[in-house]
Amino acid sequence: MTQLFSKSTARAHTNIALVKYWGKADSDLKLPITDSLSLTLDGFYTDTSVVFDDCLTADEVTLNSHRLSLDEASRVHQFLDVVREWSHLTTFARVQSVNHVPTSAGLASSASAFAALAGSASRAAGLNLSRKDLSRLARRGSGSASRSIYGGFVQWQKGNDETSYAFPVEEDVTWPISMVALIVDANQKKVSSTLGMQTSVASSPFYAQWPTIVAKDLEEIKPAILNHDLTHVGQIMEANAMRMHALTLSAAPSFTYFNGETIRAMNLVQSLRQTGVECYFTLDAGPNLKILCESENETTVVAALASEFGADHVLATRPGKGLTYLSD
Ligand code: 2P0
Repeated sequence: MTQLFSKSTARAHTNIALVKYWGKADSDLKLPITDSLSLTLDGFYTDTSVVFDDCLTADEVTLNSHRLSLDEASRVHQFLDVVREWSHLTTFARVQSVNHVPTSAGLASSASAFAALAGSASRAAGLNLSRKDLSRLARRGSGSASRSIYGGFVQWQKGNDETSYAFPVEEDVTWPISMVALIVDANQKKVSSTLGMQTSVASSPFYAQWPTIVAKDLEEIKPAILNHDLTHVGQIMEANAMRMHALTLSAAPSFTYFNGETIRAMNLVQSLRQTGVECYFTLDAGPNLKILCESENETTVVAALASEFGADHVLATRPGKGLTYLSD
């Protein structure tokens, strides 16, 4: 018998971790070794539509009008298998996704992508999930996607498949802050986050310290966020990123996401601080910097970065919202 399915479209924004997720306890379920904490951003997002269709003989995935091959879409197929398992469906789906994030430039496009897919695919499959379960589901696509279900400052807790999900720390952010992305290299990253964290866990002699570092950073950053204390938030965020990157440098084989321009940009942020413009950087699995400052300093920070790296490499953004549905 032919079943009638309705289409669902969802929008999710990307997030940048202030306290990083770097290491899995279970790679299939994407369970993290530690908690992490992020800020969802309004400037970078993914819109995804899903419809299940009895006429399809395989899942069809289109990204930015380009039809993906089976290989390119393998993570999406695996994710749809989880949705089918949760909803007891056997039907294939048509997925159309438009990414408003520079893909694979270390701006966490997989976070917005899998959060939007979790929202649209679950609804199209007839599931009506709570935000907790949407976060658990998004996690199965990409760990950091669990955090993009919520807006503002978000914590993702470690745990088992039932208990590892994100929750808001401060969803409606009243603090006037900006995150400025500096794209020093827009090319595809060379070592995926998945492989990078796996190598770090397996071989960095410093990895044993990482859970202790994260626990202390989380305990200290949360009150600083609620007090709108940029100095403490920025210092913790910057140190946490450097310690995460130390895990890549100390792995065997050693690797780094930094390039020469990354180092030049870090020096520029530090010298801006010395001239009294308070701003702090973080970096993910790529060479690009994200710089946190009070919004009253955004223009100054953007101008300083633009004069060194070019205006089209600098994108300023503010705290953003969680998952929303565009139409059903
Ligand atoms: C984070 N990153 O907390 C960390 C910091 C990159 C550096 O989460 O393997 O795409 O799909 O769970 O979520 C990027 O890794 O990795 C990431 P998987 P994901 O934002």
